[in-house]
Amino acid sequence: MLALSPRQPQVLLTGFAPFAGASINPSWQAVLALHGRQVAGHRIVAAQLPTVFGEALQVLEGLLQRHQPALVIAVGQAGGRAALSLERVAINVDDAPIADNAGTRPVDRPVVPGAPAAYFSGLPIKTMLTALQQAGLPAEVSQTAGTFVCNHVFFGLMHALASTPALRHTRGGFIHVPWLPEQGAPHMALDDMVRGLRIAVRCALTVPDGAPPGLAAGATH
Ligand code: PCA
Repeated sequence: MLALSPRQPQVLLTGFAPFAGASINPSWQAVLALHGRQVAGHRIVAAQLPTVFGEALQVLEGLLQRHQPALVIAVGQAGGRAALSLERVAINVDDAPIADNAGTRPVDRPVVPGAPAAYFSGLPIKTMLTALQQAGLPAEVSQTAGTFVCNHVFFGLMHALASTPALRHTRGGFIHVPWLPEQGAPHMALDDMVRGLRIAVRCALTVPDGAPPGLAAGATH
């Protein structure tokens, strides 16, 4: 049997801990199902982030340093949405509608003081959209990841990729998933989420340019 090369390029998929009193978070279940899988010569590593401002980014930064992944897709739950939401833009705002899992509720605070107002996703979201729809999965481009912990992690991820020389070739972005059937409606089956994320990973590893025509991936001012 061939041993896995420690230098095999990695894909980091993160999901979140349950929050707001829930006992499950489909984002974590979906990425966990892909842990250890191989896609386009890369090995997927799944990790859970705490649904806590600040702490989530500390955990993410440790994961980035440890794995030096070629691709990072952070995944979160968006109750009320019916489709896989390919997030277009991360904004430099924490403005929590509810308390996080540590009881903190920042209002109108920057994620990173002095950083740009926003970053575009580094993922090829339009190509992903087409691929997901062709696979029969509900998918959409979303223009906002909100201002809670998901946007916080999306912004922190894009800022880390933009400002860390060792990660300058790492591609990153964010996808929201709907509720699972047991959480209410609208919902999506776990198998469909997992299938969709796998398609998204393959697209991001094989499509060269993440920016839609006319938009450069990276900071906006
Ligand atoms: N969804 C929340 C935070 C954690 C999660 O899964 C959000 O959309 O911000």
